[in-house]
Amino acid sequence: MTVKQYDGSAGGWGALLSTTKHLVKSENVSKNIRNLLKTNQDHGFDCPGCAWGENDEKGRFKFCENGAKAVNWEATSRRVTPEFFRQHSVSWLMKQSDYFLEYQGRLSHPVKYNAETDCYEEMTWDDAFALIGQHLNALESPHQAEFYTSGRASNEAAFLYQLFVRQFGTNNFPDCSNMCHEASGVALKQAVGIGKGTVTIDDFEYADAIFVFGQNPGTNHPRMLDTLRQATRRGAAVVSFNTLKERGLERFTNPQSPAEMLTGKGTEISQRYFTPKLGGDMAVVRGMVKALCEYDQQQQSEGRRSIFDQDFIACHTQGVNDYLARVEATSWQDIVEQSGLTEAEIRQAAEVYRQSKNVITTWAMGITQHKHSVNTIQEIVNLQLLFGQIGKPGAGLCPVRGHSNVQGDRTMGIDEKPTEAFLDNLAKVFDFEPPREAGHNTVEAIKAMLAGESKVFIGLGGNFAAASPDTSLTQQALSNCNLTVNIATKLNRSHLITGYDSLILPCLGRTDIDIQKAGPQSVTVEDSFSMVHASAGVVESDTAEMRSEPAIIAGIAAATVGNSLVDWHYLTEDYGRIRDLIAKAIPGFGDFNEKITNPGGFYLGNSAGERRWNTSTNKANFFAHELPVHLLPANLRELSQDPVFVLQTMRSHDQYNTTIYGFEDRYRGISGERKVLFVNAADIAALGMNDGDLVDVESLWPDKVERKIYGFKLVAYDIPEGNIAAYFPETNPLVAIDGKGDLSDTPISKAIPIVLSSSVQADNLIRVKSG
Ligand SMILES: Nc1nc2c(c(=O)[nH]1)N[C@H]1C(S)=C(S)[C@@H](COP(=O)(O)OP(=O)(O)OC[C@H]3O[C@@H](n4cnc5c(=O)[nH]c(N)nc54)[C@H](O)[C@@H]3O)O[C@H]1N2
Ligand SMILES: Nc1nc2c(c(=O)[nH]1)N[C@H]1C(S)=C(S)[C@@H](COP(=O)(O)OP(=O)(O)OC[C@H]3O[C@@H](n4cnc5c(=O)[nH]c(N)nc54)[C@H](O)[C@@H]3O)O[C@H]1N2
Ligand SMILES: [Mo]
Repeated sequence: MTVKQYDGSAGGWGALLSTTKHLVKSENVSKNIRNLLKTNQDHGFDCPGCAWGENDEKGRFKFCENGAKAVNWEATSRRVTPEFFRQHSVSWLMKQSDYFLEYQGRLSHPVKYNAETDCYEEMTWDDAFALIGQHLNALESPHQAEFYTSGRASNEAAFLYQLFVRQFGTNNFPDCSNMCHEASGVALKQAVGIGKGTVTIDDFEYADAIFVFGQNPGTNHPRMLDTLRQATRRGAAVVSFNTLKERGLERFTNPQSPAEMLTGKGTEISQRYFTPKLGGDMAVVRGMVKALCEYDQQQQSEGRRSIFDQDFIACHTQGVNDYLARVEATSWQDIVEQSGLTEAEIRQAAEVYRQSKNVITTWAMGITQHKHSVNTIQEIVNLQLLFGQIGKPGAGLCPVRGHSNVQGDRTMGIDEKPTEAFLDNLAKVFDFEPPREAGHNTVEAIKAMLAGESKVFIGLGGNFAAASPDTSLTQQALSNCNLTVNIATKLNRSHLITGYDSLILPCLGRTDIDIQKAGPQSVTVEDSFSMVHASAGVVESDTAEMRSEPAIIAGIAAATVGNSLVDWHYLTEDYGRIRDLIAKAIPGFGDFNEKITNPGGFYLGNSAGERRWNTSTNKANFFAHELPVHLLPANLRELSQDPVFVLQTMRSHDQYNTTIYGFEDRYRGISGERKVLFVNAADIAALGMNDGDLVDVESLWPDKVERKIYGFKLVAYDIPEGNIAAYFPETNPLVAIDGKGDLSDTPISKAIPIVLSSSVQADNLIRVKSG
């Protein structure tokens, strides 16, 4: 392992070099160069890397290291075949790293676990579908099955999946969104009446300031850096709030700008960069509003106009007085203590906000994965509402989504708590009575499987066993099942946690050509800006035994509920037929097939962006929440005498969630190791330890269950005292199942109370007996 400070800007030659390395690693070099050229082009595929949008610069190849890695990873010539499984038992595979598992290549055949040989063995698709149908139909109630979705599934796959599951009779749709932007959905629905961002990508061209909270776009949304770069170049202010100094938010060299590449200088991104403590952002925003209120009072006492948008507030909002009273009642002392910023810093941020005509706020996991995430997001909305910064060009709210179609999946009905209106439409179009009771989210699904109440787990993509909280509990939950089914492109941890029966079903990915009876098919996706567009695979490779996601869902559906409602196979012969049904069942999708012939796709519209408020009050709502009294459970002191730190779990540069592409976290200067803890040097010294020491990490939770990982290396780092950072999914065993966000149930993976001790055991592999 090496630790070396990274002094360059984000992007630049480093990004090109890394892309080249990953190209070579795919063992498919010349083909993948062609593939990359078709990413996000009119007739190519939607980049599976993230959910950032496209602006109108047609025909321009949009280089992004993240996307290049995703494409290379999927379009590999390596295969995991029945022969591979004959040679490697599940127990053996379980001891291998996540990197090793996925690096073996694309899953090629449907396979079923044989407990006697401890190996997966080839089976036919028909047998697989029949077995799934048998298990599902043998359940006493449809609510005993969990239907997980990861956010890469296309609109077409997601729509079929939810229709099948609802015909089967349940709303048990745990999904990756439950661990991701759930809090954004909950908070925004209550506040502005729609659980999505209100801006389009064009708004970034008109913003005078962009406030970025708890997000690392240099690694996770590289195309956003180009948007920010263009904004700063025309004089807009980018103001960042991040516990860490993330290089991408500081400086960026666009690999597609020859001038920048040659001078090597790059563009400064953030005009101001603040480093609050973990969980301190609500206090930051409260402080900004307090500073602005004080300024406003001053203005008014001098007979000048209010700085707030009083017309907007009067006409469009509800609850401002309660909120302002709450701000008044919050002391600067509490704000400073909780935020970890000085009053002067907060006033500086407020000043930039006040001087900007149009403001966009963006956020991601640094905001959504806390206990008080919903309240924090509503605090951000409060700030925007005071200035009417929503529903006008260059202004609004922008939760930046992760998975490339996670937003579309929700639109299609992957939702454990669907609205009545959504279900009414389904009932009308398909003439059946969908289940009305709320289903399980991710945490509830884990608990139901643990308790033996749910007996079947089906995963449409993703890596439930590794991405979910409380790893050992989650793995026990899966191994309790009568049946686990994973529809996947690559081998991962979840496939190794077997139930009584376990199947792996290999599917086509976004980059693959998908040929059905009516010819090559395209699917559709929705980005963070509610733009829906087509995506067609371009990769020709040996995918003979793989099937598309819609075809697999159709096979399962036909074997389980039959063809009384729809003819599943007929629908998947031509995905245009699925889109015709979507057009009927989901508002905004009229003339769906026609609209996607437009190269850029079409805009679904956004009620809040048009200042229509579908809330309980028909107004945009201010929320007057108190700041959290404690950021951690109050009684932790009783659990340990040792100093308690707050741990955030985040992504390295070389990973996509649980997919580990490599062992370099370039911008943070870490190479060759993932079991590291980023700790303030003063904290290391206070512990009597040294930079580089190995420690064991234990998390504290009122349930007093021991949750521990072993052999992590201390790295002295620029991070607030008392805060620590480390990578997920290695740290997921520390996230208590009951450590979840208020109202959203999102696992709290950005504020885990931990204690450190000198390491006794350098092995943190989690082993759960399978079978
Ligand atoms: N290359 C790559 N791209 C990805 C992904 C990936 O794994 N790899 N994942 C995709 C997915 S599903 C998602 S959801 C997104 C995730 O995108 P991000 O939200 O950027 O992901 P994280 O790595 O979790 O980063 C959280 C950031 O917030 C900061 N942070 C943590 N806690 C706090 C806090 O309390 N306050 C503040 N102000 N900052 C905080 C961290 O220092 C870090 O910079 O990326 C998507 N794109
Ligand atoms: N501690 C901690 N935990 C977290 C987070 C965190 O920040 N900290 N982040 C959370 C977040 S934001 C998210 S979104 C979740 C992610 O949770 P998931 O979405 O469940 O996990 P991924 O790692 O994205 O899933 C990777 C797997 O998806 C499969 N796959 C890839 N492409 C396709 C495809 O096209 N089709 C199908 N069917 N399968 C495919 C491959 O087999 C691959 O192994 O993790 C959450 N967990
Ligand atoms: Mo995510």
